[in-house]
Amino acid sequence: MNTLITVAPTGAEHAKADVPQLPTTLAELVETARTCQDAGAAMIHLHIRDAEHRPTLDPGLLKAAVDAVRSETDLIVQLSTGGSVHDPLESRLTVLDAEPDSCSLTCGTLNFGDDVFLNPFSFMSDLYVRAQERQIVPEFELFDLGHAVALGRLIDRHGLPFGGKVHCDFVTGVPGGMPSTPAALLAGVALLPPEVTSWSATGIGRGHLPILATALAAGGHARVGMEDNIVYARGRVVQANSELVARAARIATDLQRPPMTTDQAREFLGIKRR
Ligand code: KMH
Ligand code: ZN
Repeated sequence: MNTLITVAPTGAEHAKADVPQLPTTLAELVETARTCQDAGAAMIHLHIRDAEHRPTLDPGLLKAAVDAVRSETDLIVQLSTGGSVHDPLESRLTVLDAEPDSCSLTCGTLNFGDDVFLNPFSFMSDLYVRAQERQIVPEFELFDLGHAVALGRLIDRHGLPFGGKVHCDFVTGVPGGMPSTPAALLAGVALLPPEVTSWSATGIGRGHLPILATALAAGGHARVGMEDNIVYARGRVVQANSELVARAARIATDLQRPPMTTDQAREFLGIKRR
């Protein structure tokens, strides 16, 4: 099966002052989206920033980002509903008003370094049902093994997501979550509920490459990008997200699982054209 490559170009954690090449303006995001699609990405996981480059869930800025990426590329546009650890739950629900193709949905609360990333089951349920109603396809973010179990509870309670597919993404290596080891990733895969139709994985920081290699070898898909990792190789900082996408595409192609096109990915994930 070909490989779904998702790029997560920005995130909410890195500061523009520390990483000036982090795409934070709308123009930078659109350019990043274009080059990453050319390099092999089919989906983009978006966090946006305000004029001071700080993470924001401003509804107008979210809508502008969705519209701009959609008009300039054919990428599947996924908005983060995780936001930053400081965003209130209510604002995280309103992300869906921007009408993305897909939204992230994290399947449990965890310590996030010294902070707490809050995802109570009631919030997960609200987000799940709202995504169903708006025909937005969720991607379930699994930061720890118990999150796979919580995903099963969501499906049992509310039925399948819009589109009928269940795609999840392991995010490993957050201090407080599952580690970036092949054993932990494969344990997570073994715990996935039977309704799951596909999974991808990303490793934070130095876990990036081992997790990429394990995911591809185990039949999973890949998420890469500066949200998760800003080091390309020892002593060399990532200059552009497209470098990470291009490397994942090369490895996947060598493994005889070349990148999916955007059309293939839409079909694969049950995404409707808007
Ligand atoms: N920024 C993290 C606190 C998501 O996008 O849904 C949450 C996160 C997950 O990045
Ligand atoms: Zn994110």
